This record gives sequence, C-alpha cells and structure tokens, in this order.
Amino acid sequence: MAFETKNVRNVTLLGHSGSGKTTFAETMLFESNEIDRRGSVQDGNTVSDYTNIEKERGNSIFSTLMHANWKDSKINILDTPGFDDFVGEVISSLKVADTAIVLINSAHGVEVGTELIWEYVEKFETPAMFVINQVDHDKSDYDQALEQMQARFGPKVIPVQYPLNQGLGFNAIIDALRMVMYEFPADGGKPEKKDIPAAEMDRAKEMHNALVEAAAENDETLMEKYFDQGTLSEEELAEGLRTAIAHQQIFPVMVCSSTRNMGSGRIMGFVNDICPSPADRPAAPLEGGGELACNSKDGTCSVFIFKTISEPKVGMVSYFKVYSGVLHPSEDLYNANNRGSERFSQLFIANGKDRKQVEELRAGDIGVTVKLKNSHTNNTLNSKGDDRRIEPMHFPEPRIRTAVSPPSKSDMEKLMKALHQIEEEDPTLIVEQSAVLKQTLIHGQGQLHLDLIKYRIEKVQGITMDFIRPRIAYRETITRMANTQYRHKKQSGGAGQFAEVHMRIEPYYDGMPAPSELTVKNTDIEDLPWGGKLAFFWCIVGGSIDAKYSNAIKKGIMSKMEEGPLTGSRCQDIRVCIYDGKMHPVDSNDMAFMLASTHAFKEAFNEAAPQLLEPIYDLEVLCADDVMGEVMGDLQTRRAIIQGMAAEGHYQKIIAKVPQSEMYQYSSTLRSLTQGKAKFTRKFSEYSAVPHEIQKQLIAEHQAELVED
Ligand SMILES: Nc1nc2c(ncn2[C@@H]2O[C@H](COP(=O)(O)OP(=O)(O)O)[C@@H](O)[C@H]2O)c(=O)[nH]1
Ligand SMILES: [Mg+2]
Repeated sequence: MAFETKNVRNVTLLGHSGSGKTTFAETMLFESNEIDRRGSVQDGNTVSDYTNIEKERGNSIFSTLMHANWKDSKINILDTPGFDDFVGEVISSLKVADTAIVLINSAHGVEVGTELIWEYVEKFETPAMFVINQVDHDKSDYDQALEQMQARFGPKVIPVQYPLNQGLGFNAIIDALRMVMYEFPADGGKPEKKDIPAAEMDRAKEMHNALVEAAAENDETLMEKYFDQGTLSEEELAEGLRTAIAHQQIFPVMVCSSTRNMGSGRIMGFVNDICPSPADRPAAPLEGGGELACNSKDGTCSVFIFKTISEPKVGMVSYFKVYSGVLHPSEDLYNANNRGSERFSQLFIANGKDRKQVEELRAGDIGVTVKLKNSHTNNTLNSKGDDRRIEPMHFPEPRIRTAVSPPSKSDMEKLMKALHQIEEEDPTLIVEQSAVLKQTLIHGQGQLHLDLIKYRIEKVQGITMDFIRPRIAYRETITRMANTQYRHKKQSGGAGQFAEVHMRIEPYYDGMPAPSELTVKNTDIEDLPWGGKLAFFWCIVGGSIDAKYSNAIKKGIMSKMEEGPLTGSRCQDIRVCIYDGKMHPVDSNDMAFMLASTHAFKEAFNEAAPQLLEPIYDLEVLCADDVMGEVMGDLQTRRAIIQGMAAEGHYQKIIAKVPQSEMYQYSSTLRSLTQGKAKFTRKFSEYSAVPHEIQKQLIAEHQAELVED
C-alpha cells in the first residue's frame, strides 16, 4: 500500500552519542509491530546498527532508514550516528527529514553533540522536537535538562510532558497536551490512561497553559478564541501546534525511557497528529533558481538521491526521496546531473538491512533501490522532459588528514580502488594523490572517521593500510635583495654552449615600487599555480641579451621555483630583474640561458636570506568549561597563537592560529583530553614564517634525504 503525501512523516533521530537514538528507534519499530522482539545495542542486534562494524563497536556509524506505521502515518525514521566524525550522515538525513527529533540524555542534559547538531537543525530550518530519554536512569534530572535546553535553544523549547517519577522507579508520564497521565506496565508497552494525580495538577495545568499560549501566539483566530473561552479545545490546540512546529515557532519536549519501552507510542502519536508532512514544508529550492512543491497529484516525478552505500553481493544501494509525483518501477527517469537514463526497476522500503518491495512511492516518501547504472548522491532524476535539480547537499571541509602507506606496490591499485569506492559513498572523505608531497592522503572529519575507513579497507578488502605522518607543503621565499651573475659555458667537442645572466632578486609584494637604478623594458607578473607570485622584469638595455631568450630565462627560474633551493618546496612572492648578461653569436641558445638562469636564481636565492613558510590554520574549538584548561594547555604545546575566547551557551569557544605541522592527530588528542567534551573545525588561513630553529632542522632533513636518494 502506498502512502499519500499527507500521511508521510519523515523524522531523523539526532543527538549526542549515547543519548539512546538507536534504542529509541528499536522501541518505535517494536511498538508499531514492525519487529516482534526488541534488540539492544549491547547485544548487537538492533535493526538500526546492523553492520558488523557497528555491532562490534556498539554504536552507530551510518545513518539507517527504517519505518513505522502508526495510526494514519508511515513514519520514515532516519537514525544517525552521534559522533561529529560522521556529520555527513546527519547532513544527508536532515536534507530529507521534515522533523528533527533531538534526543537528550536525561542524566547528561545538553552535550557537545547536541550543540553541534542544533547548528545543523537551524541551518536546515527543520521543524524540531526534543525527547528527553533515559528518564529511568538513576541520575535522571529532567528539570536540569529542560533548563539547559531552554538556556541554550531558547524559550521556544516548550515541554509537553514530564516524568511523574523519574529514576529507577519510573513508570508514569504526565502529558500536558492531553491532560492525562500515562502509567506503564512493568515491562513497558501500552500505557494505561489515568487522571493526573491531584498533587500534580497545578504543574500540569501551568504546562498546559504555556502550550496553549504558544499554540495561539502566532495565530490571531486562535488567540481570540483563547481570550474568549480562556482555553482551546484539543483540536484547536493541535491545529495551533501543527502550524507552530512547522514554522519552527516551538520545539516541543516529550519524555521517554527507550530501554524500558515507555513513551515511544505517544511520541509516534504526536508525530502523526502534530508534526508536518512533506507537503507542509516549504517547496524545495532548485539549483539555478525556482522551486518544487511536494505534490503527488499534479506533479511529474522527481527523485533525489541522498545516500548510497555498497553492499556485498548486491552492489550499490541508493536511498532517495520522492520530491514530486509518483514513482513507479516501470518508468524511465532521466538523471538531470549527467543526462543518463535510469530505471528504478525495484522499489523498496527498508528497516535497516531488511528491504520490502513496494509497487509505488508517492511524493514525500523515502525509499531504496539497487543497481542504478550511473546515479550518485546529490543527483536528481526526473520523468522525461524535466531537468529539475534539487539543491545539492553541502558537506563540511575536512578537519584532519593522514598519509597512507600501502604494503606493496601491487596492492596500491587495489587500495586506491577501495578508497575511491568509500569516497563515492561518503562525501566527507577526500582521497588525494599528491604529486607535490609524493604521498597518498586521506582527509576526513576526525580520527574516528579515518580509523573506520582503515578498518573497512582491512576487514572488507583484506589490504593492510598504515597511517603515516603526512608531509607538509612548505613554501620558500626570500627576505632581502641579492644580486648575482652566472655564466654557463661548455666546450666539449661539437657546438659549445654559452649564456651569462645577471639578475637581482627581492621579496615581492603587491603595489611594490619599480626597481631603482634599472630601466624596466617589460614586466610580467605571474600568478603561480600553487599560490603567490613571480614578478619577472626585463631590464636589459643595449641588447646584451637578446629579448628572444627572456622566455627561456623565465623558464629556468620557474623550474627552480617549483623545487626550491632550501627544501625542494615551492617558492613564492619573488621579483626577479634581469638587468645584464652576455651572449655568443653561435653558442648561445634557449637551453644555455635556461641553465644559466636556474643557477643564477639558486645562488641569488641563497644570498637573499631565504625563509621557509608553513601553512597556518584557523582553528576553532568549542569545549565545556571544565576542560578549557586542558585544551589551552595542549594548544600551547602546538605553537598556537590564541586569537580570542568567548562564551557560547555554556561552552567556551577558543579561536587560534595553529601551524598545520602541529595539528597531526589533533582530533584524537582532543577527544581523549576532554572525554569527548570538545569539538573543533579548522580552515586554511595563510602561509607564515617557520621559526629559525625549525627551519634549520627541516633543511638538514632535506639534505639528508638528498644524500639517501
Ligand atoms: N537507562 C537507560 N539506558 C538507555 C536508554 N536508551 C538507551 N540507553 C542505553 O544507552 C546506551 C546508548 O544507547 P544507543 O541507543 O546506542 O544511543 P545512540 O548513540 O544515541 O544511538 C546503550 O547502552 C543503551 O542501552 C534509556 O531510556 N534508559
Ligand atoms: Mg546509535
């Protein structure tokens, strides 16, 4: 049976690792009879964490699609991993979700992972609600969690429920929307509806009134009714909440114990009654302007692929959302990103690894297909005649990198193939074969992210892959002027070679005045492919060198600038003036002038107080107050320059400049220093001078390498 758009609910479960998302999903599937036995994260048998790697580690790494039928709705559930190493999975889930359900661990309150996720919820403008989970925990503190949520996410955070008796004895929830108490049997499941105990009535009423006000606040007719009647009917209240949630005017808070299976049914009921269907969301923006309303009746079919994963024996599995129209297995679709045609010959709905074939999927619904020929994440496929492209997802810049050393030359090809396959599935992984550094590098979101890629390569592909320290792309420049002349002369039988070049080199900067004492005939300011500039000035008067050799002379300089005199790194920001020289009517040629200028440049460079430059990154660390000292202490050992500190919510934000060479393994160090209570982003900022002692050491290392070669 296919679900109408208005009966589809797409929710994604978000939250700090360990808040209980996967367990909560399992509970929803059990309560809606999708499964007849509840697995647990400990036993490694949940529907959501179905891959071997997740079972082994005991937490989620990939987002998982599931669904639960509840009342009129098909609730599509995307469970996500909590670590920010896997933020790509959060982004793709938020792209297609219409409600974000943010889980809060009742014993911990707002955590770093909650903060991170909230940034994305705000960015995507996704309607959101909270579930305070684990209220059965002996350290559960609902009031404190709620207080932190309101402090951090604002007064739109409005409770719908609270636990009557949190802690080990938990078995009842007070519901201020329905004004009832749900009392659960010892093993959870379907609760009994009871009157709210007299002692709780004041608190429940106060909560109810706050809800009514929030629901009426943005709707004039409801507001009038509320003033007239002093209250709203359940249907009016629901109507007001529906609008308010869809427009992110309120973030309701529900309560649950996932392990005891207490509360998930009511939450699904709330999702069914109150949360937006895909048709209640703004039309999807299209690339290149325009938008696409979610409509199964009038629209032609458009489908967006938000995730792919390769499965042994099956090959590529593609997860998609139907943005418009109705998708049938018989129809040919056209990929608007690469113009290819595709047929979704089998349509599935999924509960983790279990897939069930369906005959159609309507606008708003989420499904799975296999064996697409040439369609990838972020592609849109349309019925013939349309070339709509849904605005693609954007993934964050990598935060860490490592070099990879393969065991043998013959395995290199296999390794690259495996890496590229993972790269295809995981848009936050970047594989780079760097000719400059002579290394294969992988860039990702954190140490855990990279470690898991290594694990997959080793376990699944059987290739051992070691991580080694990546080289640094240093740069070389000069700090003062130097003049030099070089004569290249060769007379070994046959034709001789002769060229003499006199050059001045000096540090170059934009807007630099013309050289004194020289007559500039021609200027050529070149943007170097690796950044920075070469200003090449031709200052020959009286024809001591024919202008036809200027190209060869410049080439000679460039060849040395590509492999700098100090450490073989690239040179930048240098002005070279060619002001004199000699040529020979027979023995001079391009080659001779090239060699002469290369040598002249190298000599001049070494006399011009050369300076190594290193890449500097802008680093932002967000950490809890109590680990601030550790984070700062560690930064001091990394030659960091602190730019600023500011409170953000109950976290501290540290902004610093840190040399790339000092960032190695920062991700894992930070995690262990702070027990996961910190996160960071980094971005390339600029090149700056390497301290003298380190420069000496780097030059010595380069010399030693040259000798070895
Ligand atoms: N006491 C208690 N523990 C829970 C509850 N929900 C989850 N847990 C436990 O918390 C841990 C993390 O749960 P998991 O579902 O993997 O969290 P996720 O990382 O958010 O997916 C597991 O040990 C669960 O058994 C709950 O409601 N109460
Ligand atoms: Mg999980």
